[in-house]
Amino acid sequence: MATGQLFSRTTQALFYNYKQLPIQRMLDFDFLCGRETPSVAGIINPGAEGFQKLFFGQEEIAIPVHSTIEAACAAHPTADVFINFASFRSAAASSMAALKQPTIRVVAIIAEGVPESDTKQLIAYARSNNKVVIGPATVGGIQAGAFKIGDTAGTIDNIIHCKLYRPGSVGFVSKSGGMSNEMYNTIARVTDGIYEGIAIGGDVFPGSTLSDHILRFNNIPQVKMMVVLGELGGRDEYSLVEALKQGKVNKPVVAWVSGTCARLFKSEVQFGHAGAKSGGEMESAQGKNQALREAGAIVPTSYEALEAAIKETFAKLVEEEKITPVKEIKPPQIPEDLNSAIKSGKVRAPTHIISTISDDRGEEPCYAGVPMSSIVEQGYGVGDVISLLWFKRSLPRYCTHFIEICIMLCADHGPCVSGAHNTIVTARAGKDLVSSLVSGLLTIGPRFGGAIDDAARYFKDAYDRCLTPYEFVESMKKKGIRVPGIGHRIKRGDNRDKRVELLQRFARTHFPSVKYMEYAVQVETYTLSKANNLVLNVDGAIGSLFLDLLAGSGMFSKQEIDEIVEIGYLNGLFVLARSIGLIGHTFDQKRLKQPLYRHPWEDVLYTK
Ligand code: Q5B
Repeated sequence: MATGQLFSRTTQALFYNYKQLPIQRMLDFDFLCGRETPSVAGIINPGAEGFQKLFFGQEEIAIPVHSTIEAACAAHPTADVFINFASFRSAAASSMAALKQPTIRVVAIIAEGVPESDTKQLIAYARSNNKVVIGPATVGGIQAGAFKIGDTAGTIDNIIHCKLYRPGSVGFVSKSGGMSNEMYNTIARVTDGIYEGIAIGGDVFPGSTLSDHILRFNNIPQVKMMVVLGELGGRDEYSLVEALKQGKVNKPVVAWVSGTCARLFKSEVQFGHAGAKSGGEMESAQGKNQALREAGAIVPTSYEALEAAIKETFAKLVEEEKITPVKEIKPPQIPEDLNSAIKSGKVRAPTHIISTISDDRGEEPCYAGVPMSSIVEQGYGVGDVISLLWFKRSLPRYCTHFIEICIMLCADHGPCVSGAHNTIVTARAGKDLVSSLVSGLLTIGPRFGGAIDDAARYFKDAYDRCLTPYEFVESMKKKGIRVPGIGHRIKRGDNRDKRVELLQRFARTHFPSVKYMEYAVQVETYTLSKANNLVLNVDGAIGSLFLDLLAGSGMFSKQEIDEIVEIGYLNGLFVLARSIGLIGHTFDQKRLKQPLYRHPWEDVLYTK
């Protein structure tokens, strides 16, 4: 293992597997420490590339995302720490790939459950290539005021509380990540704080050992004393015992091996970590504490006495003027995330969108306040859903039935109409469903299918102003406007549109009043007297009948009716209905494997 410093205030890492929270915590720590550059240079998210937006203090920054370790290392040659948040299944392979990169010096493996044989290979490779592995099964480590791995030391509040935003004089190494948080607190209480803290992880074969880090701390001048928190199970602590005995450590080491309670159990006990298994005397906490004590470490009589032992050791070093306690600094305030500030009621923010028709935030989505379960359980139909989402109210059954009839009757009108023709040509050009559908929908307008709103507008205006059909049609003619809802390419006075008949029959039977429709029929009688093709068409029938629905249902105020007509809701019925047919035509052409459409020359008049 390399001697001395692992990290500095300029160390940058590559973060494997995108995990928003630990990366943001690293960046928040950077800001707290007054780092000039973010400690995460790049993210590796296998198969994905681009940028990930995160905060560096108040500023939003875009961190590059790479799809491979190789690409990330090539793009960020100065980033020498690899923080591996891969699952236990892929942690070993990705860690080995990272170790093989010449730019990577330290690899931290967070995953628990990495196969021991894989870890051994990683350790062997790292040792022979002078690289450092922290973990597996670790939270990572921290160099106070400089660099932090992932979630180490927990929340920003805890980091501030433990004064980890600036370096102290204590080097700390632990097996347990959870306990290291506890110890950061303890050490901050009774000393001037942590210089560096490492959790080596609870596996039987850690990538780097307690003694590796103690020997390294021994070489860092800023580290004046060391604290070790070992664990029962395994023999890792004995390499530290050896190092102490051989005089390789010349700074005070306060140590405690937890798990003394294992003796209270009759049988062998496995604690939380894979390596924390009570075995023989050598593996016991008592055995290790005794060996460390005999080798010269300061070992208290219980965990409870550890804090006092650290305090005493620190005080002695201060007294001997080996430590000049660091001056306190006030860390900058991390800006609070908007979401949490809103949640806690500290700030208010204007919304950017207002919506009144549906809400998916609760247990189940609601349409105009009606939950999905009611829609299904109470047998609502498409007409009811349209009523809720378009008109924001439940309409009487005859109204929703009328809406459904409109949808059914307008769903298709053969392959020769404008919309279907466009859809067919588009589908035959090899385009996808949505392209084929919208190319058909785009033909809907004042001449084709999209005359319903104008029909409603003009019929309503003429009827409300008590114009006779003659006055209405002739005034339109004077203005050069064709009467919307009148006229058809193939329907005639002697070949009426069946759809119009069906709609009229339904309305005459169920609507309380059909005054607008009867007016439209009078207009038709007049236009038919002029030309046989000037029938009331399906757009005209729906437009006039919807006026009757709005006025006769008693569910809409006069202003609401005017608004519906003014905004133009009713073409929506044709758009919705005809989408069904256009989708059908797309499938039909695809199913029939029809080739690219080309219009025949013979069907074009070429002229100058
Ligand atoms: N003339 C629909 O015209 C069509 C007149 C008129 C006064 C009128 C035409 C029109 C208003 C828009 C409308 C919806 C373009 C139609 C639909 C869905 C569909 C389609 C399908 C489906 C047809 C001949 C003479 C001229 C014109 C006069 C025509 N319309 N005068 N008011 N409304 N209507 N659209 O047959 O003196 O010779 O110059 O614009 O309601 O789209 O099935 O195909 O389900 O898919 O091409 O049903 O009526 O007639 O243009 O040759 O005109 O009649 O001024 O007079 P045509 P043109 P003049 S339903």
